[in-house]
Amino acid sequence: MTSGSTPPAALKGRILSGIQPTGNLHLGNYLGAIRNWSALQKDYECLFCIVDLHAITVWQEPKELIRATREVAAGYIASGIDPVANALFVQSHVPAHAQLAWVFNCVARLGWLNRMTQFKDKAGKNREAASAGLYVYPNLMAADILVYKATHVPVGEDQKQHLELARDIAQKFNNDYGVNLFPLPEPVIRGPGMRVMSLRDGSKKMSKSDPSEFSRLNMTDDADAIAGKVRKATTDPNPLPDSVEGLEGRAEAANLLNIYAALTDQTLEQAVAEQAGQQFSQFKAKLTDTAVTVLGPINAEMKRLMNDPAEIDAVLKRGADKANAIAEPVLAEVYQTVGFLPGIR
Ligand code: AQP
Repeated sequence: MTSGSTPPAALKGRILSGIQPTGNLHLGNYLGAIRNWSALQKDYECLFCIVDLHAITVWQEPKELIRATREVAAGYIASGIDPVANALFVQSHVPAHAQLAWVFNCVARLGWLNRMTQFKDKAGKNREAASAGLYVYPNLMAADILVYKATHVPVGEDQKQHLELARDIAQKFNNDYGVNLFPLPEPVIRGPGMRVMSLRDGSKKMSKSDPSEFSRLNMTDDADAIAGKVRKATTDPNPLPDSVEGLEGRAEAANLLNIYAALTDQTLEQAVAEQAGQQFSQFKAKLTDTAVTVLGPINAEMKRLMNDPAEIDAVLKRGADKANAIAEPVLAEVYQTVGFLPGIR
């Protein structure tokens, strides 16, 4: 990890990614994000963030926010993210995120933000009651990336539009001020675009904020909890099909097979061929064993870390120091470009 504005030449670039501490980390966060990030750390200079500023765009209980922040850190470390080689830190510990976001609030256009589908989804029908923070969330996400001049961002389908906006903001800033300060960050396509759906409803994404505990497998669930949730997972009365086409209209079966394929490092086609003709009762037993094998060591390490908050906090302090060392000079460059009178410190 360098403190300069460019990553070491031997690497492919600099990556920034983050998770909101909005509840319990779940299998979707693991298979859709964290597992892929740990694979990227050998090729990229990586900054992994716990985005607490984003989390409070919707209400968070303060005590629970502290717990969830440490849990996300524990989840990163337990999943194999190296906290020494990378910067692993909390967003609010690096003030430059919020400072650059303000500048970007003045660069992004209202018309751009009005097109963001995630705001429409999250604000729902009662848009007037949504926080202003939720509306400008994409500007903060642009600042998260650009304050490190990150060149690459691992994004899921749902974040592609926000990354486009970050590129638009970078380009407009560069054009408006006649500089070449920000690179245009590129998406990193991670694996087969894994999207894990709720165990209760195959049309809804597995989510930390789903009120039903039975909708998700938490990364901290032990073998009994995993077995109970898989047993209760919604299914249909038919045996498993012998082709992927046979999953048409069977969202819950498709979701469980997708999860099984990801956990066993198979393609969906391979998993379907392996489980063809099985009853759900047999398949669920197999899926439980597989999930316990993969998640068992991770949740044991997460529990150990959660019992030692001082160890987690020390990792986060080191990470924030590294992140601040990169972000502060970039912010200073932005302030100078914009024409802010240099501060007297
Ligand atoms: N179900 C999922 N399948 C695949 N990937 C997922 N991710 C989240 N859910 C799934 C990926 O995990 C990362 C963390 O996302 P986030 O915490 O910033 O927000 P999110 O996507 O809104 O996650 P949740 O769990 O659904 O949280 P809440 O309930 O607070 O909204 C991202 O890379 C995301 O793609």
